[in-house]
Formats: sequence, structure tokens, C-alpha cells
Amino acid sequence: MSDSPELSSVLAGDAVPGDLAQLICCLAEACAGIANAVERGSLSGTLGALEQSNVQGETQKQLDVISNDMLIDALRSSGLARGIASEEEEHSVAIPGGAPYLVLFDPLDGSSNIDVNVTVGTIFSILPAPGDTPTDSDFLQPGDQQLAAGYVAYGPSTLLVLSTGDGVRQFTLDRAGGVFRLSHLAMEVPKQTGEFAINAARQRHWLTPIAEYVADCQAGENGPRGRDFNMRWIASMVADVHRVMTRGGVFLYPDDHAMQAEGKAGKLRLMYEANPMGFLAEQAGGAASTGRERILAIQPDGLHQRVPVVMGSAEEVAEIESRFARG
Ligand code: P6P
Repeated sequence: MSDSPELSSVLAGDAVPGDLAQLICCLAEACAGIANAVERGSLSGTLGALEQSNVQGETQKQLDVISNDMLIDALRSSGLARGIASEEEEHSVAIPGGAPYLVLFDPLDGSSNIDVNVTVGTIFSILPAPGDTPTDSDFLQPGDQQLAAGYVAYGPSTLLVLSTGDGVRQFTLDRAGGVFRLSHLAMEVPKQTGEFAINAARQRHWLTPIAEYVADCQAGENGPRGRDFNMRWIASMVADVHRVMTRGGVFLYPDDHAMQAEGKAGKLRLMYEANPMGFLAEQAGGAASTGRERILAIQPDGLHQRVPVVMGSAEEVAEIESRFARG
């Protein structure tokens, strides 16, 4: 409703430390600006790709760079963070004198979907800043150290899904007032599901545990799972994970033989995709794993480190982990 409490008052009610609450509100305000930029799309001539790639070797969309700059500028001018790391920046950026927080983000995840008008999003993670002038190594903290994490989904509604360590709340952008208002007090991922999300185009590369898991789901009620399953793949992590957060399911981007041959541990990045999404999944009663280990327990060894991702309904994640354990 249009009189639902605003983000700032909910954070105050949750006794979130003042500067952390202000930092979250600063990020939310920047994302409201990104929502406008994404929504205006072709009207502002910002669709399409640039003639350049990011540190990941991925072609950058204009809105990737615009979103990245909006977040960095907002955080720099706020003084509410001491360091920033972004998918779009090779190294972290120190902000001497800022509040003792490190902010990591994927400014516009799924941006390859923008030109076809599919939901994309911003993913962010907040860690404690250990020193005065953080360097890349200060960011390499396990996901369990996160003080807060969230995403903003730029879809039919612009939604902020956030946890500060005491459950998951959803807020909806009230465009009239330019504020996020509480729209779901406590999101919970159902323990069981009948829906899995994976890029089936990679089936020929799948490792045996994944191949057998998917085949068993596809076998339906007459198969070993004893029930029918549905499959979804939007190819925008924020959109796919938001569906899982809302109605359950399991999201998979596992490693496979082709990735292993290239020396890649997975496609998705640990620090600003898997960790924040894994934090939210666990805070909502779900689970987040590589298939072999809990994502939030991983000791990172690189800012842009990639990991396999299996996250969502706890029983389904456990089912997949049991298959990896059997080998
Ligand atoms: P594929 C977007 O590029 C992204 O990083 C995630 O948002 C998404 O889940 C995944 O890659 C999609 O990958 O191989 O299906 O294009």
C-alpha cells in the first residue's frame, strides 16, 4: 500500500546501526536512479553495447557503465563506505575516512537482457572494513561475514530484497514518492519445490550429479522423484533468484566439464553474486551451496573469483549435495 512504512523507518525499527542503515538507504536511492535509467532505455539512447569489455572479458552495455558510475558516485559522496568493489572494476576503490563498511556490487546483473526488456538487477553485499585504507585483500572475507546483502530487481515493479541478518524483507519502489516501501515483512523460501532453473543448453557438459538430478526431475511422477517438476531459465540471476525467493525452487549454475577444461570454477562470481544471494537464501530458510560446500563458508582468494551455484529450497539443495557426495 502507498502508506506502507518506508525503508528508513523499517531499518530504524530493526535496530540496524545508524550508519549501516544510512548506507543501505544510500544504495537504495542510487538504485532508484538506476531504475529510472533502465526504464527510460531507448528514450535516453542508453541501450546497446559499448565497444569495450569489462575485467570479466564481457562486452559492456552502456547501462552497465552508467549503473556502475551511479553507485560509485553515490557511495563516494555519502562517506558511508570505506571501500568499493564492483564487477565492472578490476580493483577495489578505497574511500579514506568513510564509515567502516566495504560495499561490493554487480551494478547491473543480467544486462544482456536489457535490449529485450527482461528483468535485470543490482546485487550488493556489505562487509565490515578491517582497516582505514582497504585494499583488495581486505574484501576477501567469507560470506558469513556479511553485515547485509540485497538485490534490486528492475521489473514490472522495482523491488528491493534485503537482509541485515534477521530475516529477509521486500520493499517496492513507490515511484511517486521515490521511496521504497515495505511490501513483504518476512520472505521465506519453501523447503520443498517442484521447480528448477538451469541453462539446459549446457547439458552435454554437465557433471554426472547434475545430469542425473535433472533427468530424475524430468522423469516426473513416474520417475525416482515421484512428482512432476517444472523448469524455468530467465538468464538473469536476479530474476531467477527472485522467483525462488518468492515461491521456492532451486537455481543452478554448476561447474561442468567445459568450464573445468578452461580452468573455471563456475560462471557466477562469489563476492558480489553468490555470497549476497546465498546470504538472502539462508536468511529466508533456504540454502546456498556449490554442490560440495556451503557458499558462505568459502574463504575467497580473489575479488572476481567464480564458484558453482546451487541455491534455493533447502531440501532440493540437500538432494543435489547428496548426489555430489555419492560422486
Ligand atoms: P547464461 C548474466 O550474464 C549472468 O551473470 C546471470 O545473471 C545469469 O544467471 C547467467 O549469467 C546467465 O548465464 O549462460 O544462461 O547466459
